[in-house]
Amino acid sequence: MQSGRFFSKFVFGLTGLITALAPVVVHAESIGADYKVHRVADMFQPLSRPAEMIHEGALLVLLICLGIFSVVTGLTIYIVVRFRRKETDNDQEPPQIYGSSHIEMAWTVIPILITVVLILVTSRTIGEIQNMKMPEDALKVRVVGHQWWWEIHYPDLGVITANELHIPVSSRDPEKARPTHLLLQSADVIHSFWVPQLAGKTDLIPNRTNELWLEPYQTGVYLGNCAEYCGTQHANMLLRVIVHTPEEFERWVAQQKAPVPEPVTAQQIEGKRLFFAYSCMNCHKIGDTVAQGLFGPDLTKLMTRQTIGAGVAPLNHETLWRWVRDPQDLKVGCLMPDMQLQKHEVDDVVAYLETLK
Ligand code: HEC
Ligand SMILES: [Cu+2]
Repeated sequence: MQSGRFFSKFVFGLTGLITALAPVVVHAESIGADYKVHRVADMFQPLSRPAEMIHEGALLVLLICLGIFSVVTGLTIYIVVRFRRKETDNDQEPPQIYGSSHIEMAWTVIPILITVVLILVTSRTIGEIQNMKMPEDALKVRVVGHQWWWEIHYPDLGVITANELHIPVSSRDPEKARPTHLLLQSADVIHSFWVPQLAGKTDLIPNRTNELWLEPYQTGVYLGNCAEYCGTQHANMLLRVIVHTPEEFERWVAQQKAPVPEPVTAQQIEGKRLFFAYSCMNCHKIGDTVAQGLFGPDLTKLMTRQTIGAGVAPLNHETLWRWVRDPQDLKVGCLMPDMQLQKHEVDDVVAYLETLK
């Protein structure tokens, strides 16, 4: 473990340095808590149980490879130095050795043994993670990948959101463990759920449900992304996992379940009318209103999110305005069309959307 630590520090020293120099804290206003953003998604700093298990397996593999690397490089350097050309050489070829069965056996059998060890190490880790029994009370979340955003359902809590997964923190102490059990599905093509510090990559495959679990040990905002090329805006299919203390998580759930406030100002009311007059409601869902579209993200509690467009920009008045004016401006090629609203209509719709919290 010690030498493994040294090795990872050595290779990722730069990443580590950046992380150390840039401790960032976001103020998540809607939830009233300060969270550290784990900005550099450093796989050498796992902060969740399955990620830690993978990390241990990976260090062993790296150490074995480091051993092979040292032997091969060491021998090469030795040979280059020891048998370099000398003054006394008579320019004749050295004796050629063909078909030494001892040497051939050695370089066949040793790599096979090493490969078998690597296979066993990897499959043990994969098996341990995949066969982990989820307790009955694990938080269940269904994540559906879309081009190019994430739909997130909490079936037992009756909450739907998008792009930002909120979960409670867990603990190394099995008594206080609070795992999150993810069911991963896709609405279109293959996507891949990857938050390096929390767990290994798992694909979201159409017509299939894959499973994954998270058990983070620290609160904070963890950054991840889709890790399987899925079309033009794949690079802007970002993912945030917001890990709360149990109390903050309860508050977040309560806020998500609270009824949507009715618009009050004339502008908000006009914005609501426009939202339902244009076809926004065919693609978006807002609470119990007639807007029940599922093609785009649920907007019921839009303003409780930190980002817009699956992380393409931070969510604020300006980015929301630009998005409603023409989403193709912020996220070219995304599957929400330019709705061709007049500027004053955009003002109204945005005023309405800003009541959604
Ligand atoms: C054809 C379906 C469709 C229509 C119509 C549509 N949208 Fe969208 N909308 C989407 C999709 C798909 C996304 C997700 C885009 C992405 O992130 O790649 C989206 C994203 C959004 C978002 C950002 C949500 C988030 O959390 O990132 C807002 C806000 C939004 N739409 C508002 C509207 C408004 C207002 C209208 C009507 C003027 C509208 N949409 C009409 C499909 C649609
Ligand atoms: Cu994707």
